[in-house]
Amino acid sequence: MVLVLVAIPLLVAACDNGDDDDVTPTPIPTPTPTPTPSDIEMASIPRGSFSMGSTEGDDWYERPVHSVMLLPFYMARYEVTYAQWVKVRDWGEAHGYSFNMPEDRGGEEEGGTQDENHPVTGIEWYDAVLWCNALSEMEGRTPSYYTSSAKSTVYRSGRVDIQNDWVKWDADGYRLPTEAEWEYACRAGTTTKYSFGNSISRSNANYYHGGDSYENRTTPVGSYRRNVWDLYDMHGNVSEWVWDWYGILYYGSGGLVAGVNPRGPSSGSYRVLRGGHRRDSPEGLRSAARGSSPPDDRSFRADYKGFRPVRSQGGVEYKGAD
Ligand SMILES: [Ca+2]
Ligand SMILES: [Ca+2]
Repeated sequence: MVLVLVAIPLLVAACDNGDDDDVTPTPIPTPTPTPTPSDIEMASIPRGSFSMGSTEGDDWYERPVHSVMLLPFYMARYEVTYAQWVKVRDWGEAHGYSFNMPEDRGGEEEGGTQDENHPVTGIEWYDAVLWCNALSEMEGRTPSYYTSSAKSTVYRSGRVDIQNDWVKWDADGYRLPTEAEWEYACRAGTTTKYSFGNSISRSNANYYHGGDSYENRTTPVGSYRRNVWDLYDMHGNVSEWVWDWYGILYYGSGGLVAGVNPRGPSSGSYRVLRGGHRRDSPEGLRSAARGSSPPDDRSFRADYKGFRPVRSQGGVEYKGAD
């Protein structure tokens, strides 16, 4: 998208100069700086509260519907693309990072691709977290993730099961959204099954048997309708890693504590995935639908998985009643 904006003035300039050598060349305008050196466009998500979960289907682990209050944050408008993944990964590897899956992942045989504008696939949860830290350091921001509660050693390698209190939640660096932040952003003020209403069609998302031209394959990010908070592909394409350990009983156990900036259980064996993917049915793409997987998953199912980062906007955290 940024490339298109830059390319048009160049083409215009070339045409102006092509038919008359006496004309002073039109200066090529300086491209508008991208929001970040990594070309990642972020949408601003306002602070607020919403009803998390659903009673729509048989998935009892989406219940009870409970009220959640969140601070404002920024969220990537698109799933992380293969080109963005490579750019930040390569920067990280040149600056002390070691990813668990350095080999290039994604391939046509599993419906993924290394086309630069498609979502990256096959990413471990650990590597998604490492990538967020690398992106933060690449942009001169304070990293979010550390290897202990002292928060003195930046997480740059290995498979570390970072605890909730090892995270600088108010840092200006990137991190994965919490499960609550993800659903809040996906709903964008709606209470329907999808952010577009109670049904979904091939013009709204990439899913299985959607009847689009990308059956069983990823689509370039941003190919479908965005939600009102300017986020694309929250339903479908690749399912997205979020921060939380998957807690099947978590919604019912948290009470008031879970209602304010909930960050999930303190331990677990699976991490949450959200939004469904290109092989999911429409039910799997619902705003409230919860998926999960081992954080080091390397099975063929890894090729259904991607992620998108967020950044906190700061603000005074609501602590709840003492
Ligand atoms: Ca499809
Ligand atoms: Ca998605």
